[in-house]
Amino acid sequence: MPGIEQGLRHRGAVCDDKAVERNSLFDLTGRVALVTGSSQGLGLALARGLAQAGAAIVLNGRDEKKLTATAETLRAEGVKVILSRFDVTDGAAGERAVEKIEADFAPIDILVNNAGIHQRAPLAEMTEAQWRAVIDTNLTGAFLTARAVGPRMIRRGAGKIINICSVMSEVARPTVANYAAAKGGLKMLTRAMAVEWARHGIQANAIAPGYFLTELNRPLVENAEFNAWVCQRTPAGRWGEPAELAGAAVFLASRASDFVNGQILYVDGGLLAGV
Ligand code: GCO
Repeated sequence: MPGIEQGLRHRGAVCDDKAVERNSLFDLTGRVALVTGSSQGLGLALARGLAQAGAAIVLNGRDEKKLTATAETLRAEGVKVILSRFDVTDGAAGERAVEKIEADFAPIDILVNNAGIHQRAPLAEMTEAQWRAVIDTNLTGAFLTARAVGPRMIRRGAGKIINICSVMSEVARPTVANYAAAKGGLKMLTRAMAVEWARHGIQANAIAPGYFLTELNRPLVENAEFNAWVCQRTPAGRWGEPAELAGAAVFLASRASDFVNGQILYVDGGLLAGV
């Protein structure tokens, strides 16, 4: 009966072939995603979002206890997840980890270079150790992990690389020179990956968050003056929720972005749209 059928179809109660086909554009069933720095914060939100789209997750971090607890939480949510503990600044450890993942679990289809730290200090007082630590993890770590995974994706003729940049890839503020330099460099590394690897069926892009409610930002959220500044400076008038990054990650990890290369997708509540 057309009327009822049409009504049901309109409300999505009856899923026709076209609807199934439309949804498969973002379906990650059967894909494996390695998300670095994913035991908490944005990395965990990204892992959860990719899992909800069907991906199996390789959780990564340096802290075995945190990783194990997070894996249990995700498994309880029905996520297929394994752990891979390595420090992204240790190239040899990353190579060994990727080799083990692909030998024991499955090929890595999606790499999310999320691992990042902050060590804020006024530039004139920033120590060499503070500079090197942030550059090493936020920029060099992404290079080393992509160098471990990339050649395998090249051999397979397919892969998705998502680097987690920042609004600090475009603008700076006092005390974050190391972080801004690293995230600015990660923006250009993303483009470098795209221009070298797109011909091999690999799409390398980036997501650049604005101000999100994470552990990394807790000191800022709890600072009434800074909190007020973020809400005033962000057109959306608020901090982002980590789960609000998942859509961009699913898009860049799925078939929907097969002709998207070298792009930086700002998920910032409009922060960079105006002054
Ligand atoms: C800061 C913040 C920023 C945000 C985020 C923006 O100190 O200004 O930590 O770096 O966390 O990275 O994308």
